[in-house]
Amino acid sequence: MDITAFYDIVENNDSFMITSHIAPDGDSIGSVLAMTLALLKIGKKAFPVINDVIPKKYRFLPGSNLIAKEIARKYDAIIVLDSGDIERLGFSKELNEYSGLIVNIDHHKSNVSFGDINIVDSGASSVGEIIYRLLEGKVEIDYGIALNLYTSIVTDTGSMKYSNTTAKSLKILAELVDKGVKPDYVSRQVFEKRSLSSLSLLKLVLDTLEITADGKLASLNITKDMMEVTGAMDEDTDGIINYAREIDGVEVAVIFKESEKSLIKVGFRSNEWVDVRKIAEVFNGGGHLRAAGCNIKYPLEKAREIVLNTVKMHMAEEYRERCN
Ligand SMILES: [Mn+2]
Repeated sequence: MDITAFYDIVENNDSFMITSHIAPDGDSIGSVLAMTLALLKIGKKAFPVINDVIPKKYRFLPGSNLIAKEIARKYDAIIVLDSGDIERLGFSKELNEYSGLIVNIDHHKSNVSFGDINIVDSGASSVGEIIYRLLEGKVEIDYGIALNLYTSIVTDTGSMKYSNTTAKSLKILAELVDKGVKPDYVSRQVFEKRSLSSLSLLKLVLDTLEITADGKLASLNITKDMMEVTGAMDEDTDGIINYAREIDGVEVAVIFKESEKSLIKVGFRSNEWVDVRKIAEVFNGGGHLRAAGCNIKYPLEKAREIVLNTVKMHMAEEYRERCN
């Protein structure tokens, strides 16, 4: 990994754009802001840019008011976080038009190493964890940086519940709590503030639950109609897939969400033995062993049929391998 090269780039350059994927989550926003605040702290010019709406629940994060939607100028370097490829950033122009130097920092196994330097660690719970390690001993991690890093790690590990929760990530969280982060405060901001419309949406989505493959595969639908009727926001769909994943006996949960361009967004989660990243990759998606996603250009029913059949095939294959 190009860690020394990263420090050299920071030292020898002045202006940085820090960016991450569309449909931003706690890890992408938290890591973008932690990197931004750290660069500002050492006297650099740092510009966070995310080409999407920042969910309300993340606006408590220090620095979130600095995030711009569009690229406005040229930069000495562009730091891309938590994104397996450049397309995930959702910009219409090539990044090379804005900077000759792209830094790629990520923890997705499917990362295609698109950067001029690449720091990719699929063993890290989150990009927040990687950034903590990069900053440690180099920049004083103040409360603002700590709060962003803590939020990155705690969201990507599902409150330290997912299989990517390691001793390392827990130790870093403890360090961040030492810097003043209050776990109950973050938990309330991020996980425990539900709007009435999001609850109405949940009600409709749970009604679509289908369980197949001898109780091992559970699926849910979110249609455009449901979003309209309830007035729910995109961010209100976060985490709904876990209701399917948590059913006793279920190994794989799949959620199908109708999006604008007659395109279905598919989310996958697994519990113990199915590698859902492999399934997502069949449809040009990506992600992690236990959490992945893809987009599929079919109407909902057709998309369900194709995807669920593929999931069943993978489950049967992995089940056979497991028994051997
Ligand atoms: Mn992440």
